[in-house]
Amino acid sequence: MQHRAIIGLGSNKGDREFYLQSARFLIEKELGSILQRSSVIETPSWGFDSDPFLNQVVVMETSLGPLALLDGLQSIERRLGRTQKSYLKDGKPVYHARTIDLDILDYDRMRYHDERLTLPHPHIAERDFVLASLNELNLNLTNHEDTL
Ligand code: PH2
Ligand code: MG
Ligand code: MG
Repeated sequence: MQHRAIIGLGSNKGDREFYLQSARFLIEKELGSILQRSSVIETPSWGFDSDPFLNQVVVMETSLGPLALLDGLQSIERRLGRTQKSYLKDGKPVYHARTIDLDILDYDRMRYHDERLTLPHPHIAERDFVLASLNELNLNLTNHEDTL
């Protein structure tokens, strides 16, 4: 069975365009096919003081379940040089500059929560860099009246 997932890509360290391109290549090679992709946009670092990001959103089709998809995306992050991961300090997230970040924004409109994964991604509504790319693809994850 095929599932539809929306993935957010971000990079703010090193050759950002190369990391986005490599991530898309490895996603298609290992995890499923990319059906739609937004433009790549440059966005100021949100929530921490760091270099600007390149961000993009892709819609993909996959036969993997959400946790297997997460494993696959994290494996790609590691191979593309992602070292540190975000963590909570006094209840607030602490972020680091990263070569690549691959987030599952939505998976079949599923609601899910455990210590590794929350669906839909909890910060979509407050992040302009995600909303702009979703808008470009006519996707709206903040209500249920869209075309997905
Ligand atoms: N990702 C974050 C935190 N801040 N800011 C921008 N502009 N783009 C991101 O992808 C981003 C961020 C946590 O993953
Ligand atoms: Mg992220
Ligand atoms: Mg992430």
